Amino acid sequence: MKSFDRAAGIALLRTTPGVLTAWLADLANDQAHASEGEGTWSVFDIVGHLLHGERTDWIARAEIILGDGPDRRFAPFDRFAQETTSVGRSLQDLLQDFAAARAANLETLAAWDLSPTNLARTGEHPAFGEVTLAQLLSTWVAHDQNHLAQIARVLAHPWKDRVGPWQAYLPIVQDETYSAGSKPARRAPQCVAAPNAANRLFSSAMP
Ligand code: NI
Repeated sequence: MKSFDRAAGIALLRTTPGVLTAWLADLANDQAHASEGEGTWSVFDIVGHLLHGERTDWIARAEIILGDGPDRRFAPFDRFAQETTSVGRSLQDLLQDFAAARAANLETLAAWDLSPTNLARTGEHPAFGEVTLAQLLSTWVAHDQNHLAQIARVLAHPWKDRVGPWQAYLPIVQDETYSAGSKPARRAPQCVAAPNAANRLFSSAMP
């Protein structure tokens, strides 16, 4: 199994706040709060979810793995925390907080010894059981990309019925195929455990 690619991983993690800010900071309020339908997330929800992950998930879990405590078990991650933590905030607030939290987390990460021995250390995920630090950090990287793709899909959604015959050439606005045989599970919020493999591209990234 491949381990964590530190240089490539950190490079991607570092770009996400800038990508999000350039992309979303000037989004109109109604666009920021538009979803793909009931029970699905808006851009505002997704950014709130990413912020909550920075504050409570990745580094906290890595610290459990690297620490000497006898309890290796992670606290469950609340995938819907942003429904309360984002109340009263603007998308711009969340983007700023995310950038600051990510920068601080990368500083923490940079100070760690990510030797092969440490990357192979394990913690216990409440649903998956034993996971390695390498897997956790790799998931942090891929989780960003998952939600960046989700944001693109949410932003494309209102254009679905406006593109006429081109719809057939735009997998991002189609219900059945997003890419290469993967069903996007449009009606399911992201990061909810998917009941079947077909939904995994977007819906099963349980952190
Ligand atoms: Ni997620």
